[in-house]
Amino acid sequence: MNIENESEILRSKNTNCAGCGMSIALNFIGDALGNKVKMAIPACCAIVTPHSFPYSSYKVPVVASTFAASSVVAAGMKAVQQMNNEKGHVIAFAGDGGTFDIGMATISAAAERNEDIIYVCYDNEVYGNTGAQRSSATPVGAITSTTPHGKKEGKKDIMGIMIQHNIPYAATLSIGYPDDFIRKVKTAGKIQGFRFLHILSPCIPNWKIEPSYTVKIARLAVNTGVFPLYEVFNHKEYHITHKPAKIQPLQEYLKMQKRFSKIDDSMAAMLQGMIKENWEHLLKMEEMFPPAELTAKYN
Ligand SMILES: Cc1ncc(C[n+]2csc(CCOP(=O)(O)OP(=O)(O)O)c2C)c(N)n1
Repeated sequence: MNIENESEILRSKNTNCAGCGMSIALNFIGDALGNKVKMAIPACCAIVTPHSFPYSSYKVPVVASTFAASSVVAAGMKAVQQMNNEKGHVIAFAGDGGTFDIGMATISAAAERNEDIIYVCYDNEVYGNTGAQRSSATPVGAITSTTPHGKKEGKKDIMGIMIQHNIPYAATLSIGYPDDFIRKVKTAGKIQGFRFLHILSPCIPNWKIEPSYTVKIARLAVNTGVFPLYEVFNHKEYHITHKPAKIQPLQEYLKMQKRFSKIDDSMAAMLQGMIKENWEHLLKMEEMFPPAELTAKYN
């Protein structure tokens, strides 16, 4: 019996945590693009944890980059590919620390040059592999090893920052909505230039959740407005791809994750306020810059 999945990027029997959101994301990216891709991965769980088959579980060529440099390493790989007349996508695949914080200068530079790469940020909202320090993607109220009483500041608006670079495509993706996820990766694959994909990636040890909760929590994040699903073409067409009939209250989302066990009323109110503001902003942007030709072309 052939148990190999032809399109997989990450082999089974790898040593990632059970229920890891990042592993699911890699599987869906393989489903969308196949495994004729090359990847640049900086210091993060994605380069540290997937051992086995001997010593790495990746089925595709991977260059391990320094923490800050995956986007420019990917751009270099793409340049070599073009010189050699080779085809295939080059993906920079980085955590939130490598994206929101330390990689920001190189990502901004690569986006401004419109480098022909797909940049994927799997956002587990913490510096996962080094012991759960806070990042600027950590939401208000979350306990990390450097915010033992809950983080006081809100999450950085990475999508807003990337959209302002006028890149051809930016989208948010949820492992709880596979069809939407795979369609967006396919869309990214059809576009040239710098494409930015932001994935919320539940993290078992650091969100302090059960492995079986990953997908449920990812779906709840969408339906509570914590992580709205949308895509933006060329800074001028906003398309919300999943509109919950009613935004659900946050309580269940918070209760399922022990990282929020110390959230107090004022932090919870701050979080709820940010979610509301963000959602209303998004609705307004879609109204002002509605889906048009580009959205129709790729949907
Ligand atoms: C310049 C530099 N500073 C610090 C480190 C140590 N370091 C390696 S990975 C990492 C955290 C990565 O966090 P993130 O990008 O969110 O990915 P995750 O581990 O959560 O997957 C840190 C601090 C490093 N490798 N290089």
